[in-house]
Amino acid sequence: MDRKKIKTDAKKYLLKKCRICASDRLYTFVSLGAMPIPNGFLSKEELGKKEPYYPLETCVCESCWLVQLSHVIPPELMFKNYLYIPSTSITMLDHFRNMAEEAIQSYRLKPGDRVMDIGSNDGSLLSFFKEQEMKVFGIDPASNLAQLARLKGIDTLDDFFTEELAKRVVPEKGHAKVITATNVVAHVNNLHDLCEGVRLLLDKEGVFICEFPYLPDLISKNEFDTIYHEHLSYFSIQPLITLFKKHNLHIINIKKTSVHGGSIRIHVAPQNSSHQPTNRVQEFIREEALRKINSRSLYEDFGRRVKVIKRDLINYLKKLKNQGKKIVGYGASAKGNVLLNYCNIGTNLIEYIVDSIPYKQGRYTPGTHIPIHAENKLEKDMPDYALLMAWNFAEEILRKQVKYREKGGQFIITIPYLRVE
Ligand code: JHZ
Repeated sequence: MDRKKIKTDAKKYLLKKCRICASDRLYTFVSLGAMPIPNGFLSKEELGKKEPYYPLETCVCESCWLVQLSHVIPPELMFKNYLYIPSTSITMLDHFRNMAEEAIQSYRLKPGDRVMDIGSNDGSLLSFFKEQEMKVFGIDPASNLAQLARLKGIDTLDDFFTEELAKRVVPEKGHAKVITATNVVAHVNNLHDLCEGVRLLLDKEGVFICEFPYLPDLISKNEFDTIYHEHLSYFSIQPLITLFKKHNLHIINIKKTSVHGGSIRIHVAPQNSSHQPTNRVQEFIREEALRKINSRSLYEDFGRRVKVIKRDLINYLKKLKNQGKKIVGYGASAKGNVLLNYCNIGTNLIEYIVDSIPYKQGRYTPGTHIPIHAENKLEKDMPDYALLMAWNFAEEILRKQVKYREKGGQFIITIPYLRVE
């Protein structure tokens, strides 16, 4: 290990019991090795400094079948100054608009109704509710993002969501008809505290709408690069039913969405509300049993496939380099950094990465130290290949880079299988 890498003490962060059912029957099925936190982009000055490496390993609880990371990294290391801004993508903005419209129609929200968003980021989702004159309130620990939200007129509290915070918020902001949470529940270590806080904040007829990547899609589409330190849990419906039941909450509806490689949007209500589960819940439970999410073999097969994908990608990139081809990366995403560090791909194979987020341009990827430039460098420089590290936006990016492709540039896409487009 080179002198700058600091291998942290894995035992210090080891998960000893399942975060939903407290069982210690945790079966480890994939290890991606030790690597820096995935959004830890470095300035030029930071390149010479020491870089902490944390273990990245995934286990499944053989009692409630929650898939989760085997180590829990302190959240303040990852979320106090956060670089994921979904509103930089047209795909995600459209997605949030749809989510707000669906909630307003489903629950007949009217002007003045209170809507809150946990993990509200830069306020993009809440702004669609605000347009319809709802009273909105955001909660997000990232001070940099809370500031952006406030500039949009979105009332935001920059703190981690907890039951204790909910107790402070209710007297001032009242109860919410709808609480949303997109790509945040999977990042929370204490899910029981989260559920208690949601129950306190919710109106007695209120609904909690949360969305996150769906484990069966991750497994079936080999999306191993979405396994990283931010994502503590990888949800299927079965363990969520166990979780919510412990807090007198229940899932009343579920919708599949395509974002982030396949996600689900679940609607959760107090058990003593008038909301009753639709048959979608039972359909998902039956489907998950058919896909064997509660069998060790599913996870063992996945672990084997991950190793094959790594081997094939490295061999392919080395073959192109030996042919004198120029290869860059496209989309400096967290998942892209997992792929690079797991496959040990650095500037020996990828010369630079282009990305649309100004903050990331001029910085370097964590661990692999590949320079990041603005997107317009791609067509100017015309490398032979671009490894798509934001495959969740493949359609939007390939559409944006039609000229690069017309001039002969090609995208290498690794998920769900290695291909060139
Ligand atoms: P991005 C995200 O992870 C965020 P990430 C989060 N960790 C999560 O839970 C999962 O998804 C589900 C760039 N880009 O944010 C912008 C272009 O360059 O989708 C981003 O840096 N051009 C909360 O970080 C990156 O790609 C474009 O046209 O793995 C995308 O990263 C577009 C659309 C994006 O994934």
